[in-house]
Amino acid sequence: MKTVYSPRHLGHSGNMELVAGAIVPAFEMPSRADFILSRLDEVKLGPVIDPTEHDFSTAARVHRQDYLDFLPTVYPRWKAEGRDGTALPFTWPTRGLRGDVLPESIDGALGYYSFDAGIGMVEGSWDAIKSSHDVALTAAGLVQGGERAAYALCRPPGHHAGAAFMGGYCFINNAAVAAQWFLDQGAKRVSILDVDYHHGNGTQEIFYARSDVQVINFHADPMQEYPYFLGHADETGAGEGEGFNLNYPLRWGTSWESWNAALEDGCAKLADYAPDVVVVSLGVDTFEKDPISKFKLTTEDFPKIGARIAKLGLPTLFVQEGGYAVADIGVNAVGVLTGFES
Ligand code: 6XA
Ligand code: ZN
Repeated sequence: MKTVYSPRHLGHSGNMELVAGAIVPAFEMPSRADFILSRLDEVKLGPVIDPTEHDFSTAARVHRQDYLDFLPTVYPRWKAEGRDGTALPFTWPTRGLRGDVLPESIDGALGYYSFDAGIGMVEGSWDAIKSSHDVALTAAGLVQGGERAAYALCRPPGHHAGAAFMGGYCFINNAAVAAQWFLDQGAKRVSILDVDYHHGNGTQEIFYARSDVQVINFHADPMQEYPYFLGHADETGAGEGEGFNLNYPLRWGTSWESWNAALEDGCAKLADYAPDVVVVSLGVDTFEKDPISKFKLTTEDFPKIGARIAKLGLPTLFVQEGGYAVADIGVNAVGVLTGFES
């Protein structure tokens, strides 16, 4: 299997985030991708290639244009206020406030275009975000070109980013852009299988009223876990999209047996939908030692996930999302890919 990777992700580093009442270095850090890259080399999964540059015409079909226009302006505007360090929001338009008026100030605009303070940006962030988008589309091109599967080693990740908001380390929804691109290339139906520990609220929001993309999420119950405000089982889609969104919320402490039962059910629904291609939002923060998560999957479980996905017998694009047990992320993420290939 080929991997697409860009070292430009390295510019997105030194970010801070708010965790348990303290501003700390963000868990989403550059070494995550380095560990995956060296594990890919260790197991000789296949060639690692550079992305080619893509414009944002496909991204504009899943994101709002004003949001895409805003992203590259964040850090220049932050600096224009005489600041450095991490650009972060601190106020959001909740119930009772105006969510329809874009404030002029950068602090207000950051709140308008986000849902949390997990989206720190620094000088090199925009270039990294752009490269992550290019990585996803280049890997999608490999699958479109006839490869059975490809791996987009995206950083930053994407599944929390919605049509007009960022959150949870995510800015452009790489998996959603790739899914849209497959449709634009002639696919009739695409399934997104999100195996990250966290609910992919952005992906759900983007495709919620559509029937051409089936979105299936296995994740920690939002009653207990971030992102808290989406991801319940009764969210099944709206209008045309009714029945094409599937959520499997699972309680803290979930281990392989019950996680796998959800996967089996989701894979059966996916097979019924009969998509032309599968996009896997590949998070490995379901791992027992993940520092911000509370599931109990082991290193031995990840190849089984890959093997089950392979059994679907469909062209498959893997898009990297979360995973913060940095020393193990390589073995676990690549374990899914080798499991797929075996
Ligand atoms: C809150 C936790 C962000 C989770 C990001 C993630 N700071 N999403 O891994 O999949
Ligand atoms: Zn996650």
